[in-house]
Amino acid sequence: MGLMFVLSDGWIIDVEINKIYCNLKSNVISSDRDNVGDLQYVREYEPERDDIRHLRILLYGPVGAGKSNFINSVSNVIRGRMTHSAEASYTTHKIRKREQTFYPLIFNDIMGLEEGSGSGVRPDDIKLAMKGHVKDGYKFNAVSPLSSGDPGYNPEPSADEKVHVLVCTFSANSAEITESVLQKMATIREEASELGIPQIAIMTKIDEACGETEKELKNVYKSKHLKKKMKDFSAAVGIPMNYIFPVKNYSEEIDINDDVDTLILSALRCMIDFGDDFINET
Ligand SMILES: Nc1nc2c(ncn2[C@@H]2O[C@H](COP(=O)(O)OP(=O)(O)OP(=O)(O)O)[C@@H](O)[C@H]2O)c(=O)[nH]1
Ligand SMILES: [Mg+2]
Repeated sequence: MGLMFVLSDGWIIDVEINKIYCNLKSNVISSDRDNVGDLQYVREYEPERDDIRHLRILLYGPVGAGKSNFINSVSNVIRGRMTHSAEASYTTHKIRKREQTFYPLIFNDIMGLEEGSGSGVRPDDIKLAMKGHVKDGYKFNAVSPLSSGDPGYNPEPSADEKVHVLVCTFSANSAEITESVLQKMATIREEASELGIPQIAIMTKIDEACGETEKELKNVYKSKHLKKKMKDFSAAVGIPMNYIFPVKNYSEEIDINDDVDTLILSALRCMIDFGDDFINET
């Protein structure tokens, strides 16, 4: 058995029942979330399978949604201090533990999805990335897709070069996602479903999108505006509401902030739980 959490509204959760944890998210996130426990959970996570050294999380979404910034924010939360920025292209981000060691979590960052067929990352390339065929450092080309003969193509990906969790990233502070970008997202999601890869979403920039949340991040679940944003996104993209996590990235802060951490940790725990289930089921 694992740890038992007794929540303020009466739910009792055993951390080994990971999916229930995620499903009850809306009951869990409150001002009295246990950052220390969540942080310990994240820091101590280890995949059990011998052939998998790390859990691989792939972020995708419209250009400028906050993908790179989220990866950098996760690094800040786990390391407990500000760390320097992530960059675009297909970059593998590890989070340093000590001098020569890293946490067994890998984030893959990718260029954003854009309107039309000649700009932004191509959905077919994201499909290849999910299957582990894209080598680290590969620069995506909006005009021509990666193909099997290219130097950036990994012909035989190992179990931990494949993606274990797919995270759709969108901004709470942008206009509705256009039909063309939604179509690309649908193509990516279909492929992930076929591969059985678990999918969640993060809604970034909740500070910019709502005055109440800007003043006090804890108001996030009281905000009608943000709830509507999440509902609209859920309806348009087909990701259930309880798998959409509102976050504020570390964008201009100079110090770590508990409320920013709380939301990021909540999303991160779900990524770890879902990814771990996937690793153990395949
Ligand atoms: N206020 C605020 N700004 C954010 C947040 N997340 C991202 N930003 C800002 O939004 C801008 C774009 O963020 P990036 O992380 O570069 O977005 P991206 O999705 O990686 O963009 P591409 O790689 O170009 O597709 C940056 O200026 C960030 O500082 C957030 O939660 N709140
Ligand atoms: Mg980026």
